[in-house]
Amino acid sequence: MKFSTKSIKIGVEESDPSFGSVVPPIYPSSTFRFPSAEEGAARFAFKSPGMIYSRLANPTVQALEKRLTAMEGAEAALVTSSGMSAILTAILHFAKAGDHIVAHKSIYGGTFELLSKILPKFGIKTSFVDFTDPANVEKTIKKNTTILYFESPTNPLMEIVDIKTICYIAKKHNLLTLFDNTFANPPLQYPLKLGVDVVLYSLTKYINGHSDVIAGAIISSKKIIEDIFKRTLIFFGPTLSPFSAYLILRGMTTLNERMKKHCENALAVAKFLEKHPKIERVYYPGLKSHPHYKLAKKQMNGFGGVLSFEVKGGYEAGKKLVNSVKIINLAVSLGAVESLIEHPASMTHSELSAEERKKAGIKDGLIRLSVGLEDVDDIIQDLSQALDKV
Ligand code: LCS
Repeated sequence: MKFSTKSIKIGVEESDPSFGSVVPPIYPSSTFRFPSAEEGAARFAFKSPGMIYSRLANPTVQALEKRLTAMEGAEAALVTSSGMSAILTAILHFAKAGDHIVAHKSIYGGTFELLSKILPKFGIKTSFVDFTDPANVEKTIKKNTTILYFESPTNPLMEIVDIKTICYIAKKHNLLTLFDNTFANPPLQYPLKLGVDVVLYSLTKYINGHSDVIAGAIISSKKIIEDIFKRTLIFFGPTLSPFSAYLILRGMTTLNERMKKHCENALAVAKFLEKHPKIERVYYPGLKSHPHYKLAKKQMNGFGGVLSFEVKGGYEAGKKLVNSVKIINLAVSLGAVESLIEHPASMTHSELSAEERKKAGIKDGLIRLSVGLEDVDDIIQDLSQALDKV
């Protein structure tokens, strides 16, 4: 099956053998009857695939895991209650007290907080370096390093990291790679094919795509996923509700078409902003002026729907701009049908100190825009009238 067919077909038939529903049904049951004590024992021993209890498995949630696995071209997937719970579960599954992680300096603010402030309390320390120069990574690896953690494109600067080279370094040093693919996701980028061990998602973004669910995923080999499931996930309990799983399954049916349009609209907006006299700099990997344009072209099948830009005049000018939009929503998050605009310094990356933001290259006037699926002329017109007020 090709991508769009998988996004509609996978997970449907087996989730409703009784009535032949053409969409996966929602199974709200928290627990499932065993036909006999022997069958109950077989399920607990993982010798029978039947359901036990919805923290462990649920038919609607499993349909989503199957579809995600197929669309990623992977062996197995687990979904969780949020992107953050997927990230936390994966890191805590692999890391132990005394371990060292090397992470890219520019990652989602919540993940940065987790790695820089929370995990050190449990003896897991992280060094942040610039992964766009892979030599930095190699230099930072210590005897106790076990994990390389990164994103590409990065949040919010849209830097592109050479995934294949980072994975080559990881294999050379016997390290595990954890990679957050939230900004690109299939069909734009397939990190497992580039050598990544574990792919992480906030499904809240493009994969669901409609700003009505919080969810996450961990995708990897069958062996790794089974191990995370049996030893960590079911005891942490970041379970996804079957109602949310249903909405994501529905959102995914249009993922291919949505991603094409997000890329098309974002490129048009980036080109408009690049020529605007009140804009200092645009960060979009689809622009030839972007320092990683060639790498993005090689590594991705499209440049994505998020871009960032600096408005001349810094903090106040940026604030004036986001206060002046009318069609675009002043809201955090990304990857939705609606365009969303935000100010990283005061919102998504406000947990970082001014010093940490400076190190990560996030200037005070930086604006992040997730370009939605409204008519692109309306989006550009809205930005144009807002910039007139700056
Ligand atoms: N990974 C990335 C790259 C993200 O951008 C986010 C959330 C997460 C993980 C966490 O996922 P969640 O738990 O929210 O599903 N990013 C947000 C953002 O940029 N604005 O609001 C949330």
